[in-house]
Amino acid sequence: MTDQAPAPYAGKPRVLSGVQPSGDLHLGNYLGALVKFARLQHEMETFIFVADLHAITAWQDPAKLKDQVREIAAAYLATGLDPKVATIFAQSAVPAHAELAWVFNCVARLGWLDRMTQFKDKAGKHKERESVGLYTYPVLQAADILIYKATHVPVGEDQRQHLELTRDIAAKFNHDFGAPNFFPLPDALTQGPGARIMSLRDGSAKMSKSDPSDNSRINLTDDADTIAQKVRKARTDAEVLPEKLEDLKGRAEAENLVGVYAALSGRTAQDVLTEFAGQGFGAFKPKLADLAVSVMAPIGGEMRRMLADPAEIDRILTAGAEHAREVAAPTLAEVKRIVGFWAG
Ligand code: AQP
Repeated sequence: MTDQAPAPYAGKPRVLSGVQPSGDLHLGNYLGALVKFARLQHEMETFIFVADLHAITAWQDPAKLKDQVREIAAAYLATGLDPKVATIFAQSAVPAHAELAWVFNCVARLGWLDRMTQFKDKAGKHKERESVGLYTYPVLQAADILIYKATHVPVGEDQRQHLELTRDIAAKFNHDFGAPNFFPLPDALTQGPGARIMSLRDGSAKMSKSDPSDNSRINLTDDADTIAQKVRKARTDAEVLPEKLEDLKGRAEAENLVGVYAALSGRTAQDVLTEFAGQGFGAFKPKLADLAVSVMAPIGGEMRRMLADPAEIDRILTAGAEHAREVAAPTLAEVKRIVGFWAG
């Protein structure tokens, strides 16, 4: 890491985030990320992209990738992002992300990337078989953020380490090239009860698109019956809910379901316990199922409605990319000048 103290940054606040089109979006993506996008768009200038460059770090069927991008865009719109307010686009439509990522590949240190736990989790025991792209994914993520000089990045807790890396890359670039304050050191916005939603089948594993068990997650496109059934089948224990939050410790599945209830209802987990203390899951699960259906089922319905007219989604993505390219261009030109490139 660098020895430079974070410099004050005078640029305007901006939000940037994205989701990979690598499978069905789920409750964790919704609560950890999407719900925050819709809220923040009214507080700061907001850029939300579909991370198709990131998605191909693992194999994606080329015949399906464009539709997967449209599905994520539909999810953004169905959860309240307004294309008149926020800039919504596909990452591959803005080449400046990849160009800046190359420069950052030369700024980031191998030792920094070696510490990234998400790569270790995703690669498992066979890291030599993974793509180089999966390894350098957090460097591209730094470029995604910094090409817009974004200051705020709403993400789930699992992305916190990548955001730390983004800050390290920004600080080292500013320091090494004698360009203090050029890039901001962005903040990860991970607060809130939905920051880490766990699998419905295993309270120790993150809810994830790539989990082979569909019952481990509630997908944004699940219908009401499927949502209710998944909640009913969620793994729990035989004890009743306690009065105090600290008494949930060691009961990962119970803690997760209480957290989901809290996040979906906009209440604190303690508040939920105060209401349900002394009740078992036989009573709690139907209430949670009703709540999950009331929040999630309309989103799935809206996504289906929008996907029936992909031309409108394409129009939004095309306009968004045009604006994103305009905003990214001066930063990239300045980076080229700072680095000393011929094209700068
Ligand atoms: N379980 C989760 N709880 C809270 N937030 C979550 N996020 C993901 N899982 C949870 C947040 O969703 C955003 C988009 O994630 P992504 O698609 O870019 O990548 P990911 O983190 O790799 O998501 P998945 O669903 O776990 O996909 P796979 O299985 O492909 O790895 C991010 O802000 C993330 O924090």
